[in-house]
Amino acid sequence: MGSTFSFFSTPQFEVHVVTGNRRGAGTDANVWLTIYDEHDQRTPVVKLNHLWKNDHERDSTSKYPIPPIEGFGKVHKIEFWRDSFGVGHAWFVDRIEVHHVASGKVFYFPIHRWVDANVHYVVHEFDCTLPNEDYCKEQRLSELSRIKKDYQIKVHVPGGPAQWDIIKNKGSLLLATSLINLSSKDKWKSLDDLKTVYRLKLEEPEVGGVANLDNSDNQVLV
Ligand SMILES: [Ca+2]
Repeated sequence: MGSTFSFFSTPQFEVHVVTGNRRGAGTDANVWLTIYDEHDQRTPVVKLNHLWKNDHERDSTSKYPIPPIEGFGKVHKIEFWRDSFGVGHAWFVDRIEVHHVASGKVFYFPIHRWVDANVHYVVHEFDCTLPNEDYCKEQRLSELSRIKKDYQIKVHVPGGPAQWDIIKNKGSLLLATSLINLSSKDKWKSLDDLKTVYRLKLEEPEVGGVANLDNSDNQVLV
């Protein structure tokens, strides 16, 4: 027999959304989520947003109460999606946790991926199944197709190792290089000259970063 909750009672669940720690991981897009139990009964769809707070920023955890529903069973899966609101709306989600408030039990949903706009992601607890038992084969195939495009490789020499398809990407690389040449100075005379290289297509290296070069502790006498 399920528990009975009123709208004003303590929320049955609290969702913790952990945004990853990658360049551009945070988003201002609108995000929605619902939780399913093992009988496919689901909670109301909740917009994951706090008024007057910047949700879903890089390397941060945002927490939201989920309104309780009567007779809700064991947490089985979640469904979430986002729109394309905001400049630079890309979003890298590390994981989503569903906390059962009364017992303290936590259900983990690893995401570890960039979340596309207007795609509904259905993720089961631990997101780990055998291929022949995959609950969401179409979703998995769609993600694999997208990942293949990101990591296209090609065998250029018969019998040789597969390599990144430089021919396919040559045009965009040449364009990026030309833009960098136009925007940066011919000869670097100072650190500011060097920084002009990173103002267009070329991203600053993540480890250390150009900003660290300004640190007097890093200066080397020659
Ligand atoms: Ca935000």
